[in-house]
Amino acid sequence: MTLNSCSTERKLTFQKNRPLALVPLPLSVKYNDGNFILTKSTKIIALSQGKETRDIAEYLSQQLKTLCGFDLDVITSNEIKSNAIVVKISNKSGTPEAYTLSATMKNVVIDGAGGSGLFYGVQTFLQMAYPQYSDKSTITIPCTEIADKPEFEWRGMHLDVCRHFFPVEFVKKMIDMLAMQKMNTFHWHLTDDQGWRVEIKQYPKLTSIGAWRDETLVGHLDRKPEKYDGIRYGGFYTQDQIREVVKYAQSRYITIVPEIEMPGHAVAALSAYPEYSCTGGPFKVYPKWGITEDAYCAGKEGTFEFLENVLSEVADLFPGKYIHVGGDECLKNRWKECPDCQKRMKDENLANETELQSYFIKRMEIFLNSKGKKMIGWDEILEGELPARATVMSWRGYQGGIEAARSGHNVVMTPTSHCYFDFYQSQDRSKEPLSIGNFLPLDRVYAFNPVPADLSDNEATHILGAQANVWTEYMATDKQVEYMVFPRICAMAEVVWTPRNQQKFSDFVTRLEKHVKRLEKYGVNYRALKN
Ligand code: TNX
Repeated sequence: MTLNSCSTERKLTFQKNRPLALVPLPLSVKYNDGNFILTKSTKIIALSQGKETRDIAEYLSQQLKTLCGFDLDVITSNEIKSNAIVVKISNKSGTPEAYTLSATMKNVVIDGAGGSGLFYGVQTFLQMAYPQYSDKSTITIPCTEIADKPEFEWRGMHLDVCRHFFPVEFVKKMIDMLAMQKMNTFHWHLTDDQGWRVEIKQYPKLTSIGAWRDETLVGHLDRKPEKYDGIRYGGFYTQDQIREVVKYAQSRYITIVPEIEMPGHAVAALSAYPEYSCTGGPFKVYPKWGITEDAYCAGKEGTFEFLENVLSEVADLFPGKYIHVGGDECLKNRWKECPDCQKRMKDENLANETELQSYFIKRMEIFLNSKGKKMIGWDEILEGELPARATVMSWRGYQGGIEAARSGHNVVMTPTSHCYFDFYQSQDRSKEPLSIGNFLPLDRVYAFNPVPADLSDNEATHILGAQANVWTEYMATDKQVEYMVFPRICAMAEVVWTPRNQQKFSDFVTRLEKHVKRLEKYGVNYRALKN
């Protein structure tokens, strides 16, 4: 028997296990007879095309080692050989994220339309390799022809590192897990009332003061009387650490979208620089959850100068095209009583404070565009008038997204009804960790359609995709974030990757039962697949 022939026994094992437990489900999988038998002598061949192909080949080798304990040699060659996994970028499918994977008894060829496509082909291959067909000396890869590409271009997850702070290692782990499921966007919520988490060289107090709160609320915000723990809490990322994470994400084809909140959710910044508020403070980094009254002053020029300087450093740190400016939940009470804000409204002919918010956001958009960046913000940036080119993240339901798409703006869908992973996963709360409230079970995430039914086909082209939001008021530890994220993110990954007419919840759950073994291998604390 030659190495690559298929024994009857192996074939039977494979037949029994059909279909492959791939998450997200690829566009098309055709099963052929036989298997490719991967052994310790199988080579990974990077077709001689330069660094990108080689890097992905190295990544494949590394991951196979982690998952299956196989340490395969990577070679660069012009030739496609047998007993090899060949990676190359030559597919002409249009979107760079497309790939084909052809597994025959001779070899496996993964061909990306771009680096990202090749990377996703590698992810599919890794899922074919683990867990179902492994033993100690061989890995049985069923003969298949796969052609795959994503349904949506924005496939994301957001993580709030302000309410609770999460270290670089954990952020990298989340990036790996997103990449495994062919997600491509990580929205990093870096500033909020409860902490400022990114070093800004020009304003050191943002982190020496703004990254630390004196104490934290204990229990749920609704519980009265309020109780605090009396423990100083905080942390931040240095610019070097940010660069390190950006590079890590790039190598996994994940774009990071940094969020710097304005004009509300700014109390941590104002505790460090109260001169950019309406009242002058003093302020304390907020120790509890909810919405605060104080915001950046929209009247003082100094506020804009400060934010532009901050955004300049942020623009330099993050190579992606989007910068998120928040824009949500800004109470206008202070602006109503602030002589500077009122003067600004008069000078700029603004009818009310809502228009002042719009003035604020539009001004920031002009600045971001001048830095070569695109603005994205929560759907409150629709209030007053939408900045000319901004992308809207629709969170208070579908309506903001519908309105934005109709006016020709791009949209990322993230309605609370399907995308808020801080909601409970069971109706029986007694067995769940304390959460913010509400209910978002796995099947509801899976049922999510990012394209609202009432959009025309043309309007629907503005829906870039969707993301899950992970607000961490009630998630103090890595383990708890993982519990809230997994497996719901697996459902979200399929929502944004797989065409809707191929999605079937019962089939997804069958695949998920095997898929969670991969999560286990990476030490992810996922919620068990029960009700
Ligand atoms: C609303 S979603 C917020 C966050 C909270 C979240 C809790 C959004 C733009 N703002 O500040 O953490 O609800 O679910």
